[in-house]
Amino acid sequence: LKIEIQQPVLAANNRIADTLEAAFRQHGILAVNLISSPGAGKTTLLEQTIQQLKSCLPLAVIVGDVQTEKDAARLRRQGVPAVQITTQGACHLDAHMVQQVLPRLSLSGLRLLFIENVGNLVCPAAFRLGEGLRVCLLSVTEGHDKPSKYPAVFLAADVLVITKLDLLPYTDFDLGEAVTSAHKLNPRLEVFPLSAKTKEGFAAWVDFIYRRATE
Ligand SMILES: Nc1nc2c(ncn2[C@@H]2O[C@H](COP(=O)(O)OP(=O)(O)OP(=O)(O)O)[C@@H](O)[C@H]2O)c(=O)[nH]1
Ligand SMILES: [Mg+2]
Repeated sequence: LKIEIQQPVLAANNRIADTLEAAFRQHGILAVNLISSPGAGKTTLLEQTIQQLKSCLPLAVIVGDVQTEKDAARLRRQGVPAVQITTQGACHLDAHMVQQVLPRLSLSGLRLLFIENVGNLVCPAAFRLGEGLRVCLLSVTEGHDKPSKYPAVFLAADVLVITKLDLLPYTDFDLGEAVTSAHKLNPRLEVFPLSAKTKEGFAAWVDFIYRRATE
């Protein structure tokens, strides 16, 4: 029964995601879908990435949360357009939600669109949003067992950003083990361990996004 209900929902989502993907491609926009558990550091990563890229790349953000405009307000302080989707309980963004808010952004001239998903390490994995790049974040305070326990997100990602590297000495997080188990699931994952506090590892991530958005 579960499969019978889910398949039409996902098929409908995929149809809209295909339309979004075509629109992003037509406008030369790299759309980046960021997925992680709550508090892994998505908005913080975006604030600092945007700070470094906004002068050389026209960019915008769509951000999903169950409630509040807090994250959009944080990102607007960077001087870029940021549209908040409040899902009112839904635990992930879907392509229809993104399609509905897209008219609030001017796609012409845009090169990069970040889509911060609702904090959740399970549900967002199943819903394509038309993105060209899917980024999964895992913070060192969550435990290195998360790739094997929540495989769908890691399987469906192109990039793994390991966040809060500055906190590594205070945890039992095994960086090697986390990367090995993520790569066992998905060998093509590009991995960027970094800290938004100390900026360790940050340049490699920003360079990567810049290259992908301009190639
Ligand atoms: N020490 C440390 N703290 C960080 C780092 N990145 C983010 N944080 C902190 O982690 C907390 C959550 O960060 P957010 O960026 O709001 O996390 P989020 O993933 O956007 O959270 P949701 O949108 O609620 O899912 C904040 O207190 C940040 O200051 C980091 O690199 N190091
Ligand atoms: Mg956030």
